[in-house]
Amino acid sequence: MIDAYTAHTPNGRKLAIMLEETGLPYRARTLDIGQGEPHAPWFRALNPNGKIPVIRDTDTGRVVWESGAILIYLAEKTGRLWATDSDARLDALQWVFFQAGSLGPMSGQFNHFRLQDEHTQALTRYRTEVRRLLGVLDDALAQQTYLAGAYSIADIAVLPWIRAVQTWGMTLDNFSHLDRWYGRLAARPAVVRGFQVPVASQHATTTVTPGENA
Ligand SMILES: N[C@@H](CCC(=O)N[C@@H](CS)C(=O)NCC(=O)O)C(=O)O
Repeated sequence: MIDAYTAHTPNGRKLAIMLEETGLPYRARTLDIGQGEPHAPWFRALNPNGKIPVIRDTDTGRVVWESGAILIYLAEKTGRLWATDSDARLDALQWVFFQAGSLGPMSGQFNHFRLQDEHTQALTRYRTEVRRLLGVLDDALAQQTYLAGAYSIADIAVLPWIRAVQTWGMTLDNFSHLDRWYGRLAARPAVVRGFQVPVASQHATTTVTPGENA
């Protein structure tokens, strides 16, 4: 059983999609970010960085934080969604780090400054950078169906961020390959369920309370 500490955010959805794709049994616990719950002492004992997502694997007792590390842990545990040969693994890892180091942070800053009218210079900078990153993805997807050979953790890492930037007002109009990739993946049943976690999930059977798992 995987205890999944999550929220309705891009990084939380990444974990939910991975759990739904692998079919691992899990319990989803949604933290209230608005109320600062990730910074509560019980949660910082799990993740010293005070951010979701975090998992605890009750089979092993292992706690994992940082969504990219979680994707890799779950891929290794299940033998799913990550190639076995080292070249193909590296291809997937490049995109996982691209998301964690570039697409995620730049998009997050774009959203932050989008909500604050007075910071137009910062908004312009982050909007330009996000669009550049969308172009990098679009170019890659002009050559291939998925980011790293077969459907993998690379696609799962990036997908919720492409959803997010669209809800934050960006369009994929000039990124037709990325747009097609997004449409195809967003229609996958596991992705549809993952976007709704903890509601409407097949595998997330219960919601745990902080005291249970702290
Ligand atoms: N690099 C981290 C980023 C995690 C992250 O930024 N989580 C956000 C939600 S998407 C969060 O927990 N924010 C709460 C806060 O900062 O108080 C990862 O990939 O797991």
